[in-house]
Amino acid sequence: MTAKLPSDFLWGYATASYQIEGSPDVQGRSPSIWDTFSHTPGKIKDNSNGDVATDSYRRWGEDIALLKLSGANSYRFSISWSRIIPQGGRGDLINADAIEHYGVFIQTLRKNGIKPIVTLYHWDLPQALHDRYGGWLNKEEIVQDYVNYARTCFRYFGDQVKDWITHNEPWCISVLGYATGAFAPGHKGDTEHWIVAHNLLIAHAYAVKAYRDEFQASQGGQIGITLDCSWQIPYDDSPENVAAAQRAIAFKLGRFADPIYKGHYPKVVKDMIGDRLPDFTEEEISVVKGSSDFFGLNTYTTQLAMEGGDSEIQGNVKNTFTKPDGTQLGKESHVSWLQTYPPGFRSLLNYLWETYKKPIYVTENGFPVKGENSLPVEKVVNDTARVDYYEGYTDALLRAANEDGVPVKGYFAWSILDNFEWADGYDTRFGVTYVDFATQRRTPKASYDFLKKWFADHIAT
Ligand code: GBH
Repeated sequence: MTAKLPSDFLWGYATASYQIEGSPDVQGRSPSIWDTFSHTPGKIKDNSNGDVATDSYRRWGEDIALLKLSGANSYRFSISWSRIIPQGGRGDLINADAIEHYGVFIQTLRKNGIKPIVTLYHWDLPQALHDRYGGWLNKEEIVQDYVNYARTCFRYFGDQVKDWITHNEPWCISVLGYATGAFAPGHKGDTEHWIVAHNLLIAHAYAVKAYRDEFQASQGGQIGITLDCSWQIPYDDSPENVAAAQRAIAFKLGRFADPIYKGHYPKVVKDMIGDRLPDFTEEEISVVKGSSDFFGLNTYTTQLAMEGGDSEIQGNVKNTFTKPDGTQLGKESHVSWLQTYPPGFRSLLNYLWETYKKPIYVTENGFPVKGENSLPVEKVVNDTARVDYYEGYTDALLRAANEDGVPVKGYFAWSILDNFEWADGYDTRFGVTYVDFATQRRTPKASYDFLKKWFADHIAT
């Protein structure tokens, strides 16, 4: 008999507003920091931007049809803050057209048997708030404005949306946005990103408090956060490298997850960063602690960890995919940071359950086939390397759930369509559906069929 996932298991695809919507100035939307960033020469690999992307603000009906045919029972997408409140702030106007748009979209998903899972913040801060007071750097202002935006979404959509995610990947927002400068707003340095990360946690926590105090009882939903982590395997058995792998997890994940699920920063992070890691006030930490009903996990790969290097952000850990014998850990993809390695996924799921004791939703997982962007569509649809990836990762998921007893409640593949892959532009394709960006024609790849069949076969009826 085939092992099964429970009948209420959620599976589907994940997307983000700026990566798919396009229509930057339609129906009252104002720019976000990603409009500004992607229009700054030199920031995006192929000099592209999200002005059109997959044109999903207009073609949303097509997207829903594609999702429905995929067999997905749920869809994780994000709402664009600068559509809902174009100037962003708590004193600024709410945009009725955008409320109407997302309302109809959500209703149509539900009519088609697809459960909406909403991310409130997937990186597209209203530019107006960045200009007005420094955006995520300004705790006093941003926390109140974020809570106001979140509350607006709960109020207008909470009768239909029962699963909320506050932020997507605070590590990326803070480190890539305010330390390396690879992402919007493109700041570089060693100080700001610790402050931004801290403020993201507090904004998340107060939005969750607002939901719990004002909406949860009547609306009956759940709310949490999505964190990203690559599983870390020690490069070899040496005690330094074993410690390095643990430290890498503390710096990447623990510094967000520990305050939320345990009520304090990891000691190893506090010891290394000292005063530059802002302290929580007593009130703040009491709100942060316990502020997620589940564990939202984005994970794509596994890395080998080695003591050394001078990157403080990584906890002075070096990462590599090259094993001591010179071979690669997994199978290569289009991007240097991602190799296929399913056993690491299973280990990570076990680690998260043992450490944080919360049901897990895998809110993103996916693979870009090497060189896919230079192939003709007839070849692209035969995406065997992506099928191979999903075969491995779904098998690891099933084993973690059934053999190891990890309560995994959902799985969202990234992504239903090729889309705007941030600083990589359109060069990196993560979709199970090919998008011809010149015509917007969508063509499902073999991986689309694979996931459809796999979940049909492995969810109990
Ligand atoms: C997710 O980020 C995002 O949530 C999603 O929007 C995105 O499209 C998807 O993954 C695919 O990338 O600076 O060396 O870390 C995943 C985390 C952030 C990992 C950017 C790779 C760049 C290399 N990714 N990061 S590095």
